[in-house]
Amino acid sequence: MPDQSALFGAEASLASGDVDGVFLFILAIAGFFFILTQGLLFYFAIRYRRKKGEEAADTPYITGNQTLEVIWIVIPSLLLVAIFAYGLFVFIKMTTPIPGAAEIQVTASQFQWSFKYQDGRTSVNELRLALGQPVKLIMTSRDVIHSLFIPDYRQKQDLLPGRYTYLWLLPKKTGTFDIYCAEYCGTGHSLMRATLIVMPLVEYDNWVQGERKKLQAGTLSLADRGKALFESSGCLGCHSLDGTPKVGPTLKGVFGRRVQLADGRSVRADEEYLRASIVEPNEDIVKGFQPIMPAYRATLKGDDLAAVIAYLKTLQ
Ligand code: HEC
Ligand SMILES: [Cu+2]
Repeated sequence: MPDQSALFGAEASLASGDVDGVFLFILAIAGFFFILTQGLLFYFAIRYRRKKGEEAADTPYITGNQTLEVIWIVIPSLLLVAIFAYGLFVFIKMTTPIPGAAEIQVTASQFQWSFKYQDGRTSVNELRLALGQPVKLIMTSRDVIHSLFIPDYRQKQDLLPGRYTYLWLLPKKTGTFDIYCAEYCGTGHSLMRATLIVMPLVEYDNWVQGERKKLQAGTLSLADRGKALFESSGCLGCHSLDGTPKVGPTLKGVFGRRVQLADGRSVRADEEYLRASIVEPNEDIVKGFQPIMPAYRATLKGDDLAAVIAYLKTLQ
C-alpha cells in the first residue's frame, strides 16, 4: 500500500483509512486498464497505419477466439467480485455499532446543526469529541432532508424528517474538522456548516466539567449567560461584533438602532424586535440581506432567549 497520508491527509477516523483503501484499490484497477487499453490504441494506430501508396490489405475473416473470450470474461468478473467484497467489508465495518459508543442526538434544520449530549449539554454548529472514544450519532431533521458529511472522516449520512438515521464515529486524530451539509436544502445550504473539535480525553473531560459547572451556575449574570449561549449557538458564523457586515448584519450597536426592512418599513430595534428577529427571523427581513437565518424558536426559549437579548443590549 502506498503511503495514504501523503495523498489524502492523515487518517482522522477509524473509517477514513478503510474508505481510502477501497478508493485506491478501484483507482489502481481502473488506472491499469486505462493505460493498457489507451496504450494499445496508440500503439496499434501507429504500428498498423496505412503507409503512403500502400494498397488496403484484405482483412482476415475472424469468427471468434474462445480462449481470449474466456479470459476477458473471467478476469473482469473476478475483479468486480473483489471490488464488491472489499467494499462490502468496509461498509459493514462502518455501519456496525462500535461497542461502548456514547450517544449524541443530532437535529438538522434550515440551516443549522444542533447537538445534544447525554448529560444534557447542547451546542449548535459545534460537535466536540474525545480522541479514541467512539460515538453514535442519532440523527433526524426538523424540516427537509439534510446530509451530515465529515470529509476528513469519509463519512456521510442523510437526515430525514420523521425518521432516525445513524452514524458511528471513532476519532483517531485531534484537531478541528469541517462538517458540511451535503444535501441541497435551501437558500442557506452553503452556510450550513459545523465544526468538529476532537480533543485528548483528559482535556475533553475538563471541558465537560467546565460546561456542566456553567450549566449549573445560577450566579452568572443574565448577560454573561447570554454571551455563552450566543457563542454556542453559532450566531458568530453570520454576525460580527465589530461593525462589519457578514452574511448577516453586524450586531454591534444593534439595540436601539433604526433598521430598514426589506418591505420598506423602518423600525426601532427594541427588545421585542430582537426577540422576533431570533425566534422568527423570516417575518421581518433586514434590507439588503437574504432570509437565511435559522429560526431559534426551539433552541432558545424563555430564560435563554432573555439572556441572549440582555447580551445583545451590551454590544454598544
Ligand atoms: C446562517 C446565518 C445566521 C445565523 C447562524 C444567525 N443569524 Fe441572525 N441574521 C442573519 C441574517 C442573514 C439576518 C438579516 C436577515 C433577516 O432579518 O433575517 C439576521 C438578522 C438578525 C438580527 C436582526 C439584525 C438587525 O440588524 O436588525 C438579529 C438581532 C439576529 N440576526 C440575531 C442572531 C442571533 C442572536 C443569532 C444566534 C442565536 C443569529 N442571529 C444567528 C443570519 C444569521
Ligand atoms: Cu442542509
